[in-house]
Amino acid sequence: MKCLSVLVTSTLVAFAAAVPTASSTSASKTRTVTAPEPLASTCSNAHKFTYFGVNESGAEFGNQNIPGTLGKDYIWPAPSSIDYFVSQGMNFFRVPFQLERLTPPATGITGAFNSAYFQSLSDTVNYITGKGAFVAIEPHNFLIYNKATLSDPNAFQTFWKNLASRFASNSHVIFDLMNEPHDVAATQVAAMMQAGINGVRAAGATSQLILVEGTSWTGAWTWISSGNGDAFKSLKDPNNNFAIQMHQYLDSDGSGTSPTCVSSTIGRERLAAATTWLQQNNLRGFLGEIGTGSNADCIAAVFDGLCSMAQSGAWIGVSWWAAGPWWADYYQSIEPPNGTAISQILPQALKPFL
Ligand SMILES: *[C@@H]1O[C@H](CO)[C@@H](O)[C@H](O)[C@H]1NC(C)=O
Ligand SMILES: CC(=O)N[C@H]1CO[C@H](CO)[C@@H](O)[C@@H]1O
Repeated sequence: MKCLSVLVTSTLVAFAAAVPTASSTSASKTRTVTAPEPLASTCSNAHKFTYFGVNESGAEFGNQNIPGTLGKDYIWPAPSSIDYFVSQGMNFFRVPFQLERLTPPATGITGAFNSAYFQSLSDTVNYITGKGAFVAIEPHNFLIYNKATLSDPNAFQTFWKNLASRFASNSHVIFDLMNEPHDVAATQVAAMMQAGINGVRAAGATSQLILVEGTSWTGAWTWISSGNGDAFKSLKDPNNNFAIQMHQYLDSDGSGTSPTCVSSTIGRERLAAATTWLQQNNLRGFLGEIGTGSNADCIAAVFDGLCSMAQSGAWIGVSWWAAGPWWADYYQSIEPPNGTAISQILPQALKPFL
């Protein structure tokens, strides 16, 4: 255990007190003056996540300006940021892009790709996978394209066939079919996800992981009440390699817009029903977005929530929202060198799971 004499703060004490463990009282007594212990001793019986990392946000920014200008309206992740997280031991990056920039409205989502935007996406993908890490590429479109809800499964299937064919030979690319659909029936979203799965596999991308997302912003805490629980049971993947991506924020309305967490156990509480659903249906989960403020309640709630996931064995990955070059002092920014989440969230709530 590393001694952190300069870091004996109320935050660390509260964190230690809020983390339930099976260890003895003498162990918990020493924990108040030390860094969080390795995963094995602070989160007992935990399975290691296969994928652990961050969202690399930027290429989807400025979606009021289509196509917009690179460097003014949107930006691609910085190689130095990717290097940083790889050096920290992370192996996963979720890279949002804007569908209207990749497939311009003039020709629609089944049309040709904008070559410059695709090239930057491809360069980003290759940079990440060249480091041995995994990259999930995702249209950050909420199932809305050119101001209209996407509702044609055939067109969506063709889009994914076209995109996956470009990456079919790269085993470290993950296809994350659509970010956070909302205000659309769960059954309709599930039908679109099924079409996306079929498109990816039809492209010959048969080895890669696919991530599907549900309606209601794919919230874990509303997974059952939104109808996703029923609608997503029957998805079929010919290559049997997909996971259900859910998102979970820990502020009062679950939107990820306040740095205040409801409590130090809200992570575990909001994830519980989704975890049970995954287990009952023999499906795998992937927490594609979680983000909080950097205060004692939130640090404890993130650690405890991730611990509950690791203990369940039902979740294969976790990704913090978010890194990216343009977040400035956004309270969830984990962009190096000094994003708000770097100093406490990263070492105390995330790195114990690496
Ligand atoms: C990070 O450091 C820069 C340069 O010193 C500073 O302008 C910025 O406000 C800092 N950001 C945060 C979130 O502390
Ligand atoms: C909760 C959260 O962080 N949402 C962000 C999602 O990403 C867009 C831009 O990509 C931001 O504007 C949101 O604040």
